[in-house]
Amino acid sequence: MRNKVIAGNWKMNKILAEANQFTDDVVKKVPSNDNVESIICAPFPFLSSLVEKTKGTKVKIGAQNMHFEEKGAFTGEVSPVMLKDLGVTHVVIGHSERREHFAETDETVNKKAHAAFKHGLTPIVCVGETLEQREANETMKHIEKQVRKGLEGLSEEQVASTIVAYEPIWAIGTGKTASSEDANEVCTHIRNVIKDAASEDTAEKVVIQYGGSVKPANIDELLTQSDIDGALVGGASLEAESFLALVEAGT
Ligand code: G2H
Repeated sequence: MRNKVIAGNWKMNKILAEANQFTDDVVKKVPSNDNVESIICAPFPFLSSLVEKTKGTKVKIGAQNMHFEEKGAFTGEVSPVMLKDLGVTHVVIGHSERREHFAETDETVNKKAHAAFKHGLTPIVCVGETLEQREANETMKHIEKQVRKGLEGLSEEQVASTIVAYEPIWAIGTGKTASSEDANEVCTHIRNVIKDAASEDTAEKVVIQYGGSVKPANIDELLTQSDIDGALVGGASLEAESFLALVEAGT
């Protein structure tokens, strides 16, 4: 039985005081059940403070991106070594906003996934189709390519501990959610691709999240689906009460 994993993706929001207050509120009330994991993926400047605040609690802290190199002349970048050293446990890789605005490709996603594992971080690898691709019936082909290329060369053990987030681009921040059946159909496809690329045993272990306008009002239905093991949540993860309701839904 796979755990449910609820990850907040704050994107470029909050200032430090707000991030700290949110985290204080969440650690006080987060459910203690072992079957649900909660992760806050925060902007880089808050990570150190939030790691301190969540020490010894069930809340984990993730980054929203990183470079694949360990160090060097990459002005403005942050390395996996730096994240690990801070106590960060997870890192979002290949979010569609990074693919669109920051030239992230399947190749860089793959390099980052390898770098994450090399440094003891768990990658949350994002995949998803555009509205045009969905309307042209290219969703499954596109997702298969992103999954295969993104996870290429990882060991079975690494694939098994990767979190894959399926986020249809047309449902991100738009208020439109894919129906839970449509979302599950793609998540099942992702698991089948992993079964083919790795093994059935590995595919059964992979946590697959849905993301795209998830909120307390629609999470229950999404989590009843056979291949949806959690959610990557943007807008509805910005308030502590809402984030806690999402985590509660996973218990
Ligand atoms: C999708 C999601 C979080 P939102 O990007 O990754 O954002 O829940 O605001 O659609």
